[in-house]
Amino acid sequence: MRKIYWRQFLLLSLILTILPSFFLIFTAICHTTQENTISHIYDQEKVFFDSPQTSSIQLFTVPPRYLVVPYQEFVIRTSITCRTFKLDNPAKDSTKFHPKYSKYLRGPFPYVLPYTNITYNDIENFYTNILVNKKRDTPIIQTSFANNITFENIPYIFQQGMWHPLGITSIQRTAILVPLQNREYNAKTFLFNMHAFARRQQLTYTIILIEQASPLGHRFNKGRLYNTAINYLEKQSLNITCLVLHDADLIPEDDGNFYTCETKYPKHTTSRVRELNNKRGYIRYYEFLIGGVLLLTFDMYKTLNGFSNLYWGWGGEDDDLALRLIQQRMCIVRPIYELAIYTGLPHPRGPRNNARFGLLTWSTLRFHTDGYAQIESLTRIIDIHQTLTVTYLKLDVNPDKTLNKQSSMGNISSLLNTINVHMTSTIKTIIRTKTIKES
Ligand code: BGN
Repeated sequence: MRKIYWRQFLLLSLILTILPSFFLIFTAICHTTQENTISHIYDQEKVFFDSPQTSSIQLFTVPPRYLVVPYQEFVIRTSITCRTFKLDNPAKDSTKFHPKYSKYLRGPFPYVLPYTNITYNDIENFYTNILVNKKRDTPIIQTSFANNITFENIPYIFQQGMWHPLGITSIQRTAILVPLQNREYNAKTFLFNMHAFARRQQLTYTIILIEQASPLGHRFNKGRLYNTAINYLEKQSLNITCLVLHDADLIPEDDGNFYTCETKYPKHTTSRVRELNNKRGYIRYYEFLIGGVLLLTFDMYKTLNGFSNLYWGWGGEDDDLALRLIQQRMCIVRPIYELAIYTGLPHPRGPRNNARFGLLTWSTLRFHTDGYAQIESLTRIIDIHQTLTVTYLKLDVNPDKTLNKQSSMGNISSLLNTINVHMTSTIKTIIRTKTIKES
């Protein structure tokens, strides 16, 4: 009995010593690789795009000209704003009307928070009936879904799928694209306000809500929704020249935040957001963030190969797009700080995507194989519903039912990532403790 007991004890202690050492060695290798990569990037700017032959990342058979780096490390040291830029400043031209010359600009935009019972029909009725028939001497409108609305009746006409300011040819034809999943009230509030906002700038525009409707209960995949809707738009004859990628919960607060695309660079307009009913005031996000509201042309979108199709759940897909921008040597511009302000409507946040850190680290390797060019085989439009105030696209984001396979891959990758992060911090603690002891 005693002999057996000792044998078991020996075996157990052997396992307990070997396993942690194995993990420590493994993590040390990973950590060194990360550090080497980072130092390569910051010591030698050129290395960022032309991967050096001597780099340790070659060991992992990474093709040349790629950036493989932990996202967090990269993002805090990298600026995505164009260093020297001026926003386009076109002269007054009646054949290419720019919103900066609109006589309806009033500065702060008096957006409305409707009652929760507002319907899509109410919005349609407001813009095609109530607002149009408003008497000049009644500046304030009362409705069943909101009171004290001060929107002006700006002469507009709906033609061939778009709203046009009467007698004016806009410089651009703008599509405002809004991905959705279970955010009905946000979507209606957005829609109700956005028509008024676009009209004060005298844009030629259309608004498209893109809903992830199937399979039910699946995690949100914003990248697939944008890629599909943009692919759909490209095949229409609307001649859209500016895409506005817009979160449903964000309402612009100033008319001077023009929804026009810049000729050279994508434009990010959500510099500051204040959450409704939150006394904290405006929040400024990290400089590298391009999520929220982004304006860009078809050409720019294609140069980036659109969004990655692999982000399921909250977070990261916008950062992935930012890495694509850098990979394509593009930068972004922003309106001045005072104008790039938004109200954030409350909404429940969907489940976080735990695989996002791993996906971001290897983002640049997937550039050609994961994005806009691949979207047609991945999703299906199951319904298109068009009214005067909105085009409603309903999408199945996983018609081939490949999702289960992918999400379990995502889980494995997320698990590996968590182990790596955990082990790296353990190593750091050990090193720190050792240094303190030595000194
Ligand atoms: C960031 C998210 C973005 C999101 C912004 C604003 C990530 C990736 C790892 C850092 N990014 O943290 O996707 O748009 O917050 O909410 O989670």
